[in-house]
Formats: sequence, C-alpha cells, structure tokens
Amino acid sequence: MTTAPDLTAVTAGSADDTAAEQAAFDALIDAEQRIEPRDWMPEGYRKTLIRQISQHAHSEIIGMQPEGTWITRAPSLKRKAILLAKVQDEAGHGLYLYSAAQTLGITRDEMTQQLIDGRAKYSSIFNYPTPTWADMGAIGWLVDGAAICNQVPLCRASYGPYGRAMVRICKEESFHQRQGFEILLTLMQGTAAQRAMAQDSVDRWYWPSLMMFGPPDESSPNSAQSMAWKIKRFSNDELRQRFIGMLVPQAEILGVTLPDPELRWDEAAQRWHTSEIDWTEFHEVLAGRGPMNAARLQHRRAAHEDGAWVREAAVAYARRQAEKTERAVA
Ligand code: BYC
Repeated sequence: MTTAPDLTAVTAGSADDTAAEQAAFDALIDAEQRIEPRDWMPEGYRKTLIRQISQHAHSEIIGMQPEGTWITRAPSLKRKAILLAKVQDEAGHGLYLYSAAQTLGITRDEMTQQLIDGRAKYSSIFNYPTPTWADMGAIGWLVDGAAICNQVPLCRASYGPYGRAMVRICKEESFHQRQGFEILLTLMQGTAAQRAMAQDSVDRWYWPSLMMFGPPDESSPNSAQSMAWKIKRFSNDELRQRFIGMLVPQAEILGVTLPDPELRWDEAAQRWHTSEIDWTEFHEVLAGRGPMNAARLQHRRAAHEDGAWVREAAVAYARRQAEKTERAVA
C-alpha cells in the first residue's frame, strides 16, 4: 500500500561527486550532526539502519504477544487497563519505527512480508512463554529494563528519524519498567506462593534478558562499523554490564535473587563478574528453534491474513476519494 520514496536522485552521481558526498557525510558524523532522509549516505549505512530499525520494529510488534495473552486474565480491572495501555504503546513503537525505516527506501509491505516469511530477525526475548502473571512483572522489570539501557543511547543515533523516534519510545519504556517492578514488588509482599511465583519468573527471564544485548563484543560482526557511524554508542557488553549494575540494587529492594551464583562486582577489573551466558541457547533461538518461535510467527501471519479485508477496504476507499476529487476538479 505504501510506496518507497525515489532515492535515485540523492544516490546517483560521478565518482568526484560521491567522494565529496562521502566527505560531507563524514563531516556531519564527526560533528555529531544528524543525517536526514534526503542527505546522501553510504549504501552500507542505509542497509544497516534498515536492518536494525526494521528488526527493532518487528520486536515491538511480536513483543505484544507474550503480554497480550494476559490482558483478559489480569488479576484486576486496574491491572488490565495498565497492561492494555502498555501493549498499545508497543504497537505505537512498532509504527514509529516502521515509519523511520520507510524514510530509508523500504516499504512497510516489504518489511511485513520479511517478518511473516520468517526472513527477518526480531529480538530473541519474545520467543519465551509467559505461563504466569508474574511474567508480566518480569517482562516489565527485566525486558523493558534491558530495552531502556539499550535504547537511551539510541536517542543519540546519528540518523535523525531513528533518534527522534527513540526519545518518545524511551519515555514510555520507563513507565513500562516501573509497572513491571511494581507488579513484582506487590507479589513479593504477598503470600509465600506469590513470592515463589515472582522468583520463578525472574529465574526464567534473567538470562534471556542479558541475551537481548546481542553476542559478546568479540563475536558481534556489526558493532565496530555501527559505532563508527554513531548508530550504536556503546558495545553490547558495555550495555550488558550497565544493565546488571542497574538490576543488582533493584533486586535487593524487591527481595528477589538474581539466578547467578557467580555474580559479584570485580573491583580490580571494574566490572561485574558473571557466569558464562549460554550462547548456544541464544543461537538456537535466533535460528528459529526457541520455545515459542513457531507460535509467534504463526500468530503474526494469521493476524496479517485476518486483516487483509481492512487493507483492501482502505485501498478501495482511497481510490473512491481520489476519483471524487478528480471529478470535482474536472
Ligand atoms: N535477538 O553484530 P550484532 C522491546 C543479531 S523491543 C535477535 O551485535 P547489532 C519491547 C543481530 O541482529 C526491543 N537477534 O548486531 C517490546 C545480528 O544479525 P544480522 C528490541 C539478535 O545489530 C515489547 C547478529 O545477531 N530492541 O523493548 O550491531 C515488549 C549479530 O549481532 C539479538 C532493539 O531492537 C537478539 N537479542 O547489535 C517489551 C534495539 N542480538 O542482522 C519490550 C535496537 C543480536 O546481522 N537494536 N542479534 O543478521 C540494537 O540495538 C542492535 O541491533 C542489537 C544487536 C544490540 C540488538
């Protein structure tokens, strides 16, 4: 339904022109200025942004599913209203991000097709199940907490539409994180069974939330270039460390235990010492073999097919409106 902007005018040119354009692009990046959709940009920069922003958009859209199943089962009207608002925010984030990616010359239809065909990646974290209400707390606290650590620096991403979209998204994520923390706090102040449910949920979500930051720096093929282009501002491991530092005091307030017996602050190395993350599990999930990969994609595909009549009706309506305008002008 959407058409890609014609970018040939800003990408074509002689070798001299290209060198001058590259120099102008480099100067903008060096000066911490923003690159805007109509500015010249290297093809690799465009592709990297389309890859990252579309994966991020898909994550928000698929990320509605694990929580969406709890909307009808939330334990009170107030909890239901809050969860409904959070899931709606995630749909909104997906839409801002798809719009930001569209400014780079890919259509919404292409991105959707890549997702439902299983060709696109989305965050590994959304391939885990949500069997208990406490999972709504753990997702808010850990998953949105990790998202904030990862995404606050993205507000300064060099590509204007991405950085600006992230500002609003981060404000909303911070509300999401607090609501998750508050769900866990309430459970931890409840009965023994509620405390056990909260701890079990933290045990299941802790390691996958650390995987959200991506592979270790030495096995992250995209980091160096993305940091040079100032899309990413910190490495995967730097952000993971920052996240652990944020969790430790909060876990103490909650009264939950982070499920890593080796976790401690290493004063000499000035970093958190942790057990080894299970990278085999991470790669299995990325390869589509996580506990919920197939169900998530199947659900998204079915929703897309069920919505076909809405898209067709919108196109037919737009056509009729255009014909009406044409007749009025004639
Ligand atoms: N899951 O070279 P690397 C949310 C892929 S939604 C899956 O380090 P990069 C929320 C990576 O794509 C939050 N794939 O890559 C929503 C790459 O593969 P390709 C989602 C992963 O891009 C609803 C390969 O591994 N957040 O908060 O430099 C409810 C090598 O990695 C993952 C974002 O999308 C992963 N965890 O760095 C609640 C943030 N990690 O593309 C909450 C924006 C890595 O080369 N994205 N891969 O085939 C980023 O900041 C970066 O893309 C990453 C990875 C840090 C994730």
